[in-house]
Amino acid sequence: MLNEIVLKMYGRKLEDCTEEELYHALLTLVQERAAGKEITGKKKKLYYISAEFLIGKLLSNNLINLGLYEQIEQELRAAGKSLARLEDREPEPSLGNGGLGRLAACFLDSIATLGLAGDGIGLNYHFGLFRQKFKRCRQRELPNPWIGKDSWLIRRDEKFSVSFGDFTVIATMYDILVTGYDNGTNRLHLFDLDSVEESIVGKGIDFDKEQIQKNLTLFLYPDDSDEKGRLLRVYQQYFMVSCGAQFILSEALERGSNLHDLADYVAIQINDTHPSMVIPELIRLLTGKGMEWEEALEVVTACCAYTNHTILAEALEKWPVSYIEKVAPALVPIIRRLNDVVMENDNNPAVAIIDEDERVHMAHMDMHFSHSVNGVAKLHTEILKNSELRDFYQLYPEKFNNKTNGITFRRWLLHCNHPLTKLLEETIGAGFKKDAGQLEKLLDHQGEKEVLNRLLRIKKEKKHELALYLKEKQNLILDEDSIFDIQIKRLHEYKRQQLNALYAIHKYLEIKAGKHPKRPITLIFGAKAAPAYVIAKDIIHLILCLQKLIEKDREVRPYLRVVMVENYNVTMAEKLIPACDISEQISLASKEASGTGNMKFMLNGAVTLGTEDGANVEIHQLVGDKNIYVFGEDSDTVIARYERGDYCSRDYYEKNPELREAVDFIVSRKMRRIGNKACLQRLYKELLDKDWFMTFPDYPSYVEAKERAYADYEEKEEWAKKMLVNIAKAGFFSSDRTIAQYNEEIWHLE
Ligand code: 26V
Repeated sequence: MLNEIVLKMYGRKLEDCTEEELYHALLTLVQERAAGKEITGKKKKLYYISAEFLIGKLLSNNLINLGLYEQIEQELRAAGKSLARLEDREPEPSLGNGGLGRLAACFLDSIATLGLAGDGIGLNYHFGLFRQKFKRCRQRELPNPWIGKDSWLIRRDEKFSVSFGDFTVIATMYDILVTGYDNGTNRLHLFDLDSVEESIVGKGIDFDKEQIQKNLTLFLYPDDSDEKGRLLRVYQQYFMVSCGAQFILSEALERGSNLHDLADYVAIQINDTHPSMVIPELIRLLTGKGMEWEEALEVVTACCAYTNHTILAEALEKWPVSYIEKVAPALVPIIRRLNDVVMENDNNPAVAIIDEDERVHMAHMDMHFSHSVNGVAKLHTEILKNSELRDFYQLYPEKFNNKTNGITFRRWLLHCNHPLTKLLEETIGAGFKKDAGQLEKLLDHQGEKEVLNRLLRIKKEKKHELALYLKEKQNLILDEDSIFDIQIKRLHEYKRQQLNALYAIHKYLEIKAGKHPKRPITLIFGAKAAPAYVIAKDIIHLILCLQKLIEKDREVRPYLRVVMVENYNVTMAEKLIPACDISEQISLASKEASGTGNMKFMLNGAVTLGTEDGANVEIHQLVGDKNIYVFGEDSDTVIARYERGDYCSRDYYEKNPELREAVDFIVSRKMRRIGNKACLQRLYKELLDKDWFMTFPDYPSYVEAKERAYADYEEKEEWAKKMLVNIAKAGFFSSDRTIAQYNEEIWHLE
């Protein structure tokens, strides 16, 4: 097949083509095949608006979804070419920070796979999230360009005009085709400005934050630690929703809506508060077309649904009215009027849209003027209802619902773990690919030694592949016989990489004192810290210093290694997850809304070591006590302690000599010789004087649970059974299930 295409395109045979030509030919093939399968749906169409779509590389995924993967791979192999090398050439678009953006990408895959008409709406960031480099044990940030002549972007002819306070711009729309697995195609629409200038980026990721026409879509969420950056973010958000709203209305009109019946044609899912201005923008557009204010409110509320992704107060957006006045002055009277409507109904300042400091609470606007409000895991939704958003739950109990997150099995199993996919096909048939619930059939094979041994062999093979990859790409050396204990996620204090690092120190000290673990341990980390998040960067510094310390220590090295991979991204996750033995999900209970890495690990046969937080709670319920290692205080205890406000980390430090030794080591002479004294000291002080995310109370139970997991790992057959149960029970976390629920309970598409 490919041979004919390259003959036509270049007049040459496969074996005589360069890799660049082959990549280009595959891109063309995929685009052609995908474009022929557009999903039109019946009447209603979904628009998933999100500031982030962390789509990752697309070539293999598209080939799998179009059913071409095996054929193309064989054809290339027969010509002495390698699909893996072509995959390697593809730059990864990093249009997301982490879980929220990756979730949006998994959802697009599932929407198309279920054959639902649903498009994504977002921004075409030229550099996405920064590329991370390590230098002297510190994180440095560089731009990550991904748009070249062979990108997946398709430039569209439609133009959209967006009026800001001081000027008007004309937006260009780009599409990326979203292929469903064995089904149709939808689109991801990314808006951009032709006037954006990549050359204004200076050293690292610095750029002039004031030249909006040149910088608008340069980066994903520019650093919001300073005033100008925050303002730019509001510009981005308004640009996205204004283009999105215009596009949605134009499609609805084309499909036959008279706008009064818009909600029969359009469902809009607002992914966190970044797109919240779509509500007043739609009201502006509809009233501008002559609709009465009251009706516009009703129509927009019936179209919009809001998803909350965090309870962290510092992450809930509140924009000063003055910012919106500058960026989108036309929205200010609308937002004020919405606030009046709310205050007339219930004069409770806790639910106001505009507070006394003249700040607009974006989530409040969403909850008043959407018909659905959902959390992303059972526990998260309960916390929203009972504490964080209690006032809103009392006002609108009928709006609140839970949609536990999910992941696409196409990327996180079929693509990243071929041998496991093959084993599953051979033992339970191929039905699980379209119906993830069928993975449970694997439970019938728990007693079969052959199956258990194959699971162990596959894990070994994946660990070997990872070792080769990290050696080649980052010159990191792994001990393949060691336990791979992995924590990969954005760096944030609530996710508690520092707790894992304290364990590393504890183990180091034990080994130094002559107490050796039965089997060597490799603690693998991957994490980016927000450029302005000082303590997060200090934690990276600590981990890199530990890595260096142990690397040079011939006494400790045979038993313990700490490895931090550089520039952790989707592609790296695809290599790390299949190779993992123990999945670290150790956030402070109540703080991680869901987590989705936890699901990817489980699906690939890793056993979770985690707190009762987010979706871990549901994983625990599904796999049972025997197949997970749970530790730490529960969310009620944590929430009560925050309410009392009496947490004092120093008390724990003083009462536990082992913990004290580990904490003190951060500022020991050995560490200061390797690292930066000021950074290490700052982190040490932060832990002793604050420890806001309560690592110390959970430390003893964490160490205990980890040791128990390591000991159990030695019972090979029993461990393989745990792997098997985890895989078998992962079906619930398919994003196909999540999307089916969104559709049944919120969108109602046919
Ligand atoms: C944003 C910010 C912004 C600035 C200050 C600190 C901070 C902390 C967290 C966030 C995250 C915002 C929303 C988010 O990404 N939530 C993640 O959504 C995932 C998909 O639902 C979910 O699995 C993660 O648990 C949740 O953290």
